[in-house]
Amino acid sequence: MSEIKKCGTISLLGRANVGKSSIMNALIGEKVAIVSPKPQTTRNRIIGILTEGESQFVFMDTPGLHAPKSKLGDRMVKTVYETAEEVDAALLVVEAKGEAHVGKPEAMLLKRIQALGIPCVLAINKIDVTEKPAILPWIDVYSKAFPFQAIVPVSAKTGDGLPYLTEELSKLLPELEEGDMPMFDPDELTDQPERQIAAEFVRERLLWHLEKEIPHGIATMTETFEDKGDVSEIGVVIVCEKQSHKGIVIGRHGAMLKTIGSEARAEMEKLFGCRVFLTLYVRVKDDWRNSEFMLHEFGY
Ligand SMILES: Nc1nc2c(ncn2[C@@H]2O[C@H](COP(=O)(O)OP(=O)(O)O)[C@@H](O)[C@H]2O)c(=O)[nH]1
Ligand SMILES: [Mg+2]
Repeated sequence: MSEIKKCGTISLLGRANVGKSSIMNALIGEKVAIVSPKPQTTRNRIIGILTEGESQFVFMDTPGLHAPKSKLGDRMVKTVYETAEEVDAALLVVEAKGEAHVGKPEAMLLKRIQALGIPCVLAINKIDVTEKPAILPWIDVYSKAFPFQAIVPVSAKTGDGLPYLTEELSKLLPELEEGDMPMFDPDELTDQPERQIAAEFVRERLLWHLEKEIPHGIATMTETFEDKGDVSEIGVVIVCEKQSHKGIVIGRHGAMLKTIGSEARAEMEKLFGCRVFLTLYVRVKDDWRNSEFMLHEFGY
């Protein structure tokens, strides 16, 4: 085992959809946080662990900062702020879209980071879809707005800039004291139980396949998880807010549910390294997003 000398927590902060979860997955090399083109994909704090050379990075992915419209939304924003409070460093993620400026959510986060006195690196993501000269004014406005430790243009999609990002972040990890252990085993990728990952993978597929607002009203929960050696039997419940949504989730002759199931199963098999038998159930629970009891039940 290589000697780990530095270990620390880094929270990924930023508005919805800038690619926080994608960057974390790309850094650790496996998908542990779900990703989608819809805002508010990430609902709780998700840990991704990267152990490389002398360093162990414990990344904390957070929901994007947004103006909450439900109790679930309130809880997500609270998670963002709470996560910032307990970390050694912050990674603020932005996109260089339109005219260079520091947006309102970014300004709020930077104010918080400054008050907490934690060091912060800025990642300008999605440079695979940005013209190079367009990035410079963003670097300029941000470097004037906050004393970043580094500003790194990256692409979670192509991997561009990621090694440099890791290098900059590793400078911010606290040294371990003599005889202290790192926080996680070097083989670990996440602290999420497999049950939670299974439910999240199903929710991700729903986010990709369902239109507009429907996926935001959906929760998923693993009801059964039986590890039988080379195969796992997993049952996941999909909870929707309306009877009409249930029909859409199931689809014509069950076509939608079948697609969701087979795609989610493939992702599970890849991460868990075994065969998976996945069964999906669909239930309706009215307005669960505003029910304290149900939010607790779903782990939010
Ligand atoms: N072109 C491109 N798309 C990206 C990149 N990183 C993320 N995305 C896409 O942006 C969307 C939001 O990504 P996600 O990681 O869920 O963002 P989050 O809400 O900040 O966690 C998804 O459709 C991703 O595929 C990137 O580097 N390049
Ligand atoms: Mg996310």
